[in-house]
Amino acid sequence: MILPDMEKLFQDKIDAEIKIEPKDWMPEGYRKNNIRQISQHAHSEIVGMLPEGNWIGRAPSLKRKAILLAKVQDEAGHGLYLYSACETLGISREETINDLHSGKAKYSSIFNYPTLSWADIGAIGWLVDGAAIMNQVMLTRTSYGPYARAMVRICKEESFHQRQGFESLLVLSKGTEEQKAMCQDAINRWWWPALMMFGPRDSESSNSDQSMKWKIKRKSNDELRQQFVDMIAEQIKVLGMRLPDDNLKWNEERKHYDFGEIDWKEFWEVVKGNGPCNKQRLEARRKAWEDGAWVREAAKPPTPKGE
Ligand code: FAQ
Repeated sequence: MILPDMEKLFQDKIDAEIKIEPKDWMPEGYRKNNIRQISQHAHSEIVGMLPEGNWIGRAPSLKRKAILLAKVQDEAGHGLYLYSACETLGISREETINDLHSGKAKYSSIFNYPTLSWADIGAIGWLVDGAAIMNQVMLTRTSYGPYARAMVRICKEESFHQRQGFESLLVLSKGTEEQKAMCQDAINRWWWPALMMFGPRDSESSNSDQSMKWKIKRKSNDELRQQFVDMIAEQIKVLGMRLPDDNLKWNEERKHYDFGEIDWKEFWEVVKGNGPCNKQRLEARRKAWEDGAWVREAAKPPTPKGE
C-alpha cells in the first residue's frame, strides 16, 4: 500500500482555501506556529488591558468612563476567544499562561509603554487598535478555522474601539491650547511604537515565509505597516495634528507615503523585556493570576463519587 503524502495533502488543502480544523491532520510545525502566534496574541489582549485600565478611575466624564470600561472588557473577551482557540491545538490554558508569566512567551511590544495622560487613551484607540485591525482583518482569513472565526468577532469590536479613540482625540484637538498640546504629545509618543507593532522588517522576520506558505499570515509585516501609514497620514489631517516624522511624504510614483526609519534597537530592547513597563506589566499579570486562584478553585467541577 502506498501511504499518502500527508504534508502534500495538507498543503493542497491550504492552497484550495479549505480551513484546517482541530481534528484534522496537521504538520507539527503548523500546530506549534499557530500556538505561538495565537497565544502571543491572547497575551497581548490581556496585557493590553493594563495601560488603559490605568485611566478607568480617572476618565474625565461618566460617558468616557463607561466607554473605556466597555473597551477594556472587550479586550478581556478577545483574550478568552484566543486562549480557547489555542486550546483546540492541544495545549492547556495553564501552560500558555505559565509561558507568559515565566517570560517564555512574548506579547505585543506596544503594551510596555506608559499611559501618561488622558489623551493616551484616545491615541491607543486610534493608533494601537488601528494597527491591530490592519493586521487582524487579514487574520479573519487565516487558515486555522478557530482562529479565523475568533478574528471575525474581534475585528468588529476593534473597529468600534478605533472610532471611539479617534473621536476622543477629535474633541481634544478642538479644545483649549492645553488639550491640543496634550493630544499632540500623545500622538508623538504612540506613533513610533504603533509602527513597531507590525513586527520586524520582512528581511528580518523569522516566521513570515513559513506562515505565508501555510496562510497563517496573508500579508507581510512591511506591507501592513505601509497600509497603516497610508491610512493614518490621511486621518491626521482631519485632527489638524501632525505625525512626528519629518520624512513622511506622499510618493506619487509608489502611490504610498514614504516614512522615516523605525528605531529597531528600541523595538528589540522592548521585545527582550527592557521596555519602560515590561517588569510592571508582568508583575501585574502574575499578581492577578495568584489573586484569582480561589476563583479557579471554586469553579472546578466536583470530583465524581468513588474517585
Ligand atoms: N512585539 O517573525 P516575525 C491588540 C516577535 S493585539 C513583540 O515577524 P510573526 C489589541 C515575534 O513574535 C496586538 N514581539 O513574527 C488591543 C517573533 O518572535 P518569536 C497583537 C514581536 O509572528 C488593542 C519575532 O519577533 N496582535 O493590540 C512583535 O510572523 C488595544 C520575529 O517576528 C497580534 O498578536 C511585537 N510587536 O509576525 C488590546 C496579531 N513583532 O515568536 C488592548 C497576531 C514581532 O519567533 C488595547 N500576530 N515580534 O519568538 C501576528 O500577526 C504576528 O505574530 C505579528 C508578528 C505580525 C505580530
